[in-house]
Amino acid sequence: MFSLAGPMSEKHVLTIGEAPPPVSHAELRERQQALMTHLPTDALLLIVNNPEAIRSRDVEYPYRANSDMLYLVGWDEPNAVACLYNGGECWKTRLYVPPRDVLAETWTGLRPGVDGALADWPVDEAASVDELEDGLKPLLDACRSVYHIRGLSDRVDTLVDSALLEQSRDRQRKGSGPADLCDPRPMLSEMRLIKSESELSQMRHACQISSLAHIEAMRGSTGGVAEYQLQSLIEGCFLWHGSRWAYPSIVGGGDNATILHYQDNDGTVADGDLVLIDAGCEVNGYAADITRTWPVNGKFSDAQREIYDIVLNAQLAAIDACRVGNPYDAPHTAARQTMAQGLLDLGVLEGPNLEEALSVEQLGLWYMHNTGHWLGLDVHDVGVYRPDDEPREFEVGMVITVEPGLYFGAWRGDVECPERYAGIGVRIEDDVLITDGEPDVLTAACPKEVAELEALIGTNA
Ligand SMILES: [Mn+2]
Repeated sequence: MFSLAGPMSEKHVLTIGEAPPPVSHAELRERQQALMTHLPTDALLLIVNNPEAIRSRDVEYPYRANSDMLYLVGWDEPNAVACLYNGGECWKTRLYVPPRDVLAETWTGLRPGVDGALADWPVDEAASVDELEDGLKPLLDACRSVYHIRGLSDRVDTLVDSALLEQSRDRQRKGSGPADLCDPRPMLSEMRLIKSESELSQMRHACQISSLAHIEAMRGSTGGVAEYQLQSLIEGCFLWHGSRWAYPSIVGGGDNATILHYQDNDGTVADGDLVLIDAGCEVNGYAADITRTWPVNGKFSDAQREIYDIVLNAQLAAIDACRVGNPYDAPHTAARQTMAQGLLDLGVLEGPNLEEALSVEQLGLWYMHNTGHWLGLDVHDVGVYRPDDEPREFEVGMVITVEPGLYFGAWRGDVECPERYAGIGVRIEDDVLITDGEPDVLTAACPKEVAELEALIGTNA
């Protein structure tokens, strides 16, 4: 338990509850079963875990498993391959894992090994990854199609390629290997698009921690603070609560706030400037994604407030469009209309009407990205936005971010930035669950009203 004390309203006393248990093995088994209803008979699905990545010489980046591996098996260590085989009458899963190895484990930590994988993971069979060639060959020979994403393991790619080649050389022999290499992503994306209650409990927890992290950064803000100092408050809060970032934190002060994926975070934020922070953590693989923008000295200038109010109104209108049956781009339409009208009223856009103001040549100069994306195991989660080229309609259980922004980069040479707003970048982002009632803002604990922000900023600086 962790709570904030300080001169704030009740609303800002944010308590982080117990971390939810990981998604149960029973649910992972249900996902495997559901997958089998999409997988043709005699098809083999291979999920290869992400390779480790070298940072420098013998130092690797912290490991993050492949989201499909997490989704189907919950295995989060490298050098693993999951095989799901649909035999028609029955189906089975097999997991290849690194075997126990005392010398290697002395250096890098204990491994579950084959026995551990079989006992403690939701699979029918487990085997050593050293036996991949011998073990996979019979499965490949028995299947008619193989669902596999290439490029993660040369070993697996080679096995699949030779099985496909063998089959194409000998078309007369029936059932002697896969005739087709298929892409598993479409069916996995469809499944992952709708979140279960236990997935939502992971996401709610990630959203609570991320909200608190932003509050800590607001409280630690003051003129002259370094971007990396605010980053340390954000990421320290993630770690303190047992999570880690879901994507590299963006902390941009002043003109840096107008760089959409700014990650240098090495500037200082001058007294009088806004800071934009886009940062979220992940819990058991599930991401939160929050952006807030505030004046580091605790008081919006008139010009900053004019832009902030437009973006906030656009965001509220966009959230209100997150309803069952609406097309996924309804929030984008609502946000764009609100911002175009707001900028027309300020005289930033010349119009002369709303339709003209919405064009790439007008609003598009200052708002150049979409208003949201699916959120889940990946921060830009899987899910086709326009199946059959028609916009997908919202359904209960989808989670989407809502993140309009306006960016008046003083650095831009291609266009004349309105002088009053030069160096102002504002984005406000929340994570929204589609329900059969009102939109459920999972990040509602993170303040965004002007009065709330001004009351919080600098209270711990
Ligand atoms: Mn986002």
